Amino acid sequence: MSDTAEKLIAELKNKIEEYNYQYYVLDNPNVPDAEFDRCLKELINLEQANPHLITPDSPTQKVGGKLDSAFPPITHLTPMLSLDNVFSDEEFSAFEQRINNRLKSQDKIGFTCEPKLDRLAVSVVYRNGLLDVAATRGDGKRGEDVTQNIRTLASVPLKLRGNFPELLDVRGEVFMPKSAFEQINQSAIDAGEKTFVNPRNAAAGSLRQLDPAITAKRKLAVYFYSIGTVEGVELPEEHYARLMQLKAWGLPVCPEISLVEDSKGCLEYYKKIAQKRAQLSYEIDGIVYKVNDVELQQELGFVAKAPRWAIAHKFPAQEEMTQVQAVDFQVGRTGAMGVTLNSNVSNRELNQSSCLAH
Ligand code: D41
Repeated sequence: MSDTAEKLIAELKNKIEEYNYQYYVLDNPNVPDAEFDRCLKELINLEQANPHLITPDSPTQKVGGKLDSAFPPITHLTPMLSLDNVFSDEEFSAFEQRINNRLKSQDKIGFTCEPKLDRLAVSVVYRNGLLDVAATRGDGKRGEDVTQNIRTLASVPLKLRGNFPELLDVRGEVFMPKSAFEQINQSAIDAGEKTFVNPRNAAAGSLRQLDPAITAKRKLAVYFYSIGTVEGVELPEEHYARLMQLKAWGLPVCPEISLVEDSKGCLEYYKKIAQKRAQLSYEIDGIVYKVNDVELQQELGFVAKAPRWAIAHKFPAQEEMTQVQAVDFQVGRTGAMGVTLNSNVSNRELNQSSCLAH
């Protein structure tokens, strides 16, 4: 049994390393995110069942992606944590149960709910109200210096407003609005150039431009979602109020965030945003729930590099890469034509769809 587990683990590690390389280094993913998530989850489960097979180089043992050597490394003032995922209401209930078991108080736990923007985390440091340094998340400890590129983003203030702190390290997600993505891809088509696979890749490619003038043209935006370090002011004791404080300092925060009373409210929010997803002007891949009370967050603490007080509830995979394997045409007695399409979805499930055409 352990022999097969060893083989499976080795295979999964190889696959994940390859996917990571395609994704982070080449900016050209060759599998849908869902396939990557499935492999990582399978690896985590196998390693949990066989802890003696965990090696330091396993993809489960690191926080983020590879560093791109074109940009000098920056050590974050405090590490940028990672976020655990759940994929179903049942897994979310288990998360809530773990929280309830750990907390002494039996009161209802309020959560801040945030749409989960699609993965390009950055830290921006303001000193005496002025933008000083901006870095990608990298491996959580060290990222790449993208200060000059971040400075070109219209929504990132170079100077904070109001009663700002002496030092503020604020974390957020850079993204490309859907409209900007469509515009860029249209220009690429017109110029006979390669198009971007999705807005996430377009955002990553645009932020990592050696020439910030190119970044400036790409219409990137940012929403901030947490504070890493602050010095010189007292922060409110609730996460939601802290986000409102960021807004008051002039930093953009996602307008869809919402405060809910309990875990039932989280799932209602999830449904509401899932329905609105196509109408949003930016791409999201789930919801992030965060225990709102900062004292409770501190009581809950962290496990490995992820907080116990926050979780990402992912939407079911939308973008599956399909490969058409066969097309069957059947012409009926009445002249109606039926079409059956056999496609291979991620080399895993065989997907068959049929339709009638007249
Ligand atoms: O929108 C997001 N992608 C998002 C990412 C978010 N809304 N909140 C986040 N909160 C955190 C913690 C709880 C650790 C402050 C995050 C992330 N982390 C995150 N982004 C990339 C890795 C982790």
